[in-house]
Amino acid sequence: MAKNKVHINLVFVGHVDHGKSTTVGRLLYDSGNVDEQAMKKLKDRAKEVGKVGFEFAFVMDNLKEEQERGVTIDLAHKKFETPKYFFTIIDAPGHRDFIKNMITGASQADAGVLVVSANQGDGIQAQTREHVFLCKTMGVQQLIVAINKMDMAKYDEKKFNDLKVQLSALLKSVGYNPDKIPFIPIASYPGENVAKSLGNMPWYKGGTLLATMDTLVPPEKPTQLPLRLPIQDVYNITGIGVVPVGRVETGVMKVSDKIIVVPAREGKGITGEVKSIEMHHCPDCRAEPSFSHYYRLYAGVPYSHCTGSMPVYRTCQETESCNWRNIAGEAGLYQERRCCYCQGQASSAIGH
Ligand SMILES: Nc1nc2c(ncn2[C@@H]2O[C@H](COP(=O)(O)OP(=O)(O)O)[C@@H](O)[C@H]2O)c(=O)[nH]1
Ligand SMILES: [Mg+2]
Repeated sequence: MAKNKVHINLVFVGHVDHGKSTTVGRLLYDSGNVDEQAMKKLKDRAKEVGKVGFEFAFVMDNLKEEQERGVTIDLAHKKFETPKYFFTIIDAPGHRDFIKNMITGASQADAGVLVVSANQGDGIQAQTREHVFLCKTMGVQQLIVAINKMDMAKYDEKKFNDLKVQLSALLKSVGYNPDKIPFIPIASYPGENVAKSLGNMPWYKGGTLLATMDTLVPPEKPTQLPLRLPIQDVYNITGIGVVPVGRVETGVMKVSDKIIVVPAREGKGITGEVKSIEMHHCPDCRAEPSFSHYYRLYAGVPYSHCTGSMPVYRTCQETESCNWRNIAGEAGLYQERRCCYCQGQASSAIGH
C-alpha cells in the first residue's frame, strides 16, 4: 500500500438495490483497478446466473450466494488509491436481513457514501433511514450522498433537487449538517459521474464521486493515546496460531509489543505478544488508527480468550476507558462505536 498517503476507510451504505455494489464496481473499473478481461468474466457470470446488469456489482459481490441472489450479504473490502488518499472501500449490504454486517462495516469507517436511487418509486426507503442513523451512531463523521440511477430519472435536475431536499431533512434529523455534505448525481451502471463525467447532466457543476472522495477530511489519528484495538474476529490458523483481526482505534501497535487482551475468558485479561501484522494481505510492522481491520495480529493468546459470539453487541467488562451508553435500534442494541471495541469483540488489546 502507499505508505505516504493518508488512509481512509470508506463505507458504501443505503437501501438494497439502490446501486452500492455497482457504484463501487464502476469506480474500480473506470479507475483501472479491474481489467477488461476480469470484467468480461463477470459479465458472463452475471448472464449465466440470470442476473444481467449485475456485472459491476459482482466486482464486490464475490460469494456464490450473493451472485445467484443478486444481493450483497457480507462485507467486501477493496483497497483503492486516489491521487490524494489510500482508501479501504467497504461495500455494505443494504438488505435488512444483513444489517449486522452493515453495522460492522460502519463501525470500521471514517467516512461513508450514502447511495440513494432516483428511480421512480425509490428515493428514501427503510434502510436509507436506518443506515443514516447507524452511520451517525457508529461515528462515521463525514458523508457523501450519491444520488444514483439518474439515467432512469432521465438525468432530471428537478428530481435530483427534490431528493436532495428530502435527504437533507433526514440527515439533519440524525445530527449531520447537510450543508457540509456533497450531493452528487450519478448513474453508476452507465458510468456517469462516478470516475468520469459523460456530459449527461450539464446542469451539475460539481465533481465526480472520485474527485469528491479527495475532498474528505483525513481522520484524526490519536496515536499518543494507549493502544486500544477492538477484536472484530478471531481465526485459529493451523501452523500459524491465533489471529485476531481488528482495527486500531487509538495508540500504535508494533511487532514484538507485549499486549493484554481483556477481558478474556476469566475477566482478568491475558497477555500475549504481537508476532506480525498484516493489512490487505501485505506484511506491515506497525498498525495505527484508521487502518482497517485487514491487518492481523498473531499473539500468544489462546483462541478461546479472544472469541466473542456477536462482535457488536457484547457487554464491556473494562469500565476504565469505556464511557459508553446503549442506544436502542431496530435490530437490537447498538452501542456507540467507541465502545464496540472494548466489548463487542470480547476484548481489547492494551499496549505496554
Ligand atoms: N439503470 C441503472 N441501473 C443501475 C444503476 N446502478 C445500479 N443499477 C442496477 O441496480 C441493480 C442493483 O444494483 P446493486 O449494485 O446490486 O445494488 P446494491 O444492493 O445497493 O448493492 C442491478 O441490477 C444494477 O445493474 C444505475 O445507475 N442505472
Ligand atoms: Mg450490494
